[in-house]
Amino acid sequence: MKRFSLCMIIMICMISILLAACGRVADTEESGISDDDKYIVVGLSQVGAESDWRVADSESMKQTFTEEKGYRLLFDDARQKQENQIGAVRKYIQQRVDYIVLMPVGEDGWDSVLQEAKHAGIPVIVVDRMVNVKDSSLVTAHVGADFYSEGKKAVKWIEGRYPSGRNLHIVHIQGTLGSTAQIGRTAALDDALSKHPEWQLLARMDGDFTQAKTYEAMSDYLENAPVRPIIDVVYCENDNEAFGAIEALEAQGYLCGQGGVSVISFDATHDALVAVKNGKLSLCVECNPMLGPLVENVIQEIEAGKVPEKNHYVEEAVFTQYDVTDELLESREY
Ligand code: GYE
Repeated sequence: MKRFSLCMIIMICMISILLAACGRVADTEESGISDDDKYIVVGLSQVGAESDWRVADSESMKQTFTEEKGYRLLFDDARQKQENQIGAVRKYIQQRVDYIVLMPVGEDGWDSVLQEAKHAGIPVIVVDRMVNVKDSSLVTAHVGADFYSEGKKAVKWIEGRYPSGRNLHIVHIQGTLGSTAQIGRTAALDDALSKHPEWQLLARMDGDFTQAKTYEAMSDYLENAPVRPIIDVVYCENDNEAFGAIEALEAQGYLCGQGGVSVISFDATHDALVAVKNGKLSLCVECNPMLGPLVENVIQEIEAGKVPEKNHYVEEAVFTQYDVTDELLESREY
């Protein structure tokens, strides 16, 4: 009898261990993460794939956070919708990732979800654009560009190209409204407009950082203007908007480049630099999308027990036709 009950106890124990193990496997499969995971798990929420810059940026993250280097990257494309980003961040919190990398579409509306991440003890690294939160401790570090100073570089070029006193007719295509890149680049132009009364803003439109939307908005403006507008400068807040603007201008018989409209853009991705070389795009202000290694540095610092610097900015150049050579084009990573 004694022997029988001992056998029973052993069997019950074995069955319980087996069931617990099955449960664990189910948990792991659901989340993709197990507690004893040997990887550093990075949950990344990307804005979308709206521009060449964004595609290069996603590629940089995927090339950086590889399993060979000890990372597991969970990647979510939010298709330019903040609610998708909030959903992805919440999922990463449930999955207990080690780090959240957030590339926010706009600056506002992040307080609650980032508070949840903080409560869960997950560091949040904000990349590219910034978030506007009441409690700055919700952001462990920010890696990105100084968009206002990018805008200042474009303004400086306009000032040099069109000496003061000359009336200047400007069309402004904005990026996704409420994003840090739009806010900074627009602010630099606004400051210049108030400093130069001779600069006239003919039109301001939302291109949402895409070629298609800009083409539509620009075509609409040109087709519906009561008289054919004289345009000196089109200030586009990224390369893809510049492609759309050039397409629309040319379709309406405008010349872009030397002796025609000066189209300006930000990013300096490969195809835009080709357009600069061909003279259609007059100025490209660089915005570096290769941010993966910088984000990795921040993570490695935290892993080493250090407190990373709060803001990490990248160095950026400007390109006109004189600067773009074949060698430069070949050497560019994006
Ligand atoms: O300029 C644009 C992209 O936030 C810096 O977003 C980024 C901007 C970039 O879609 O091409």
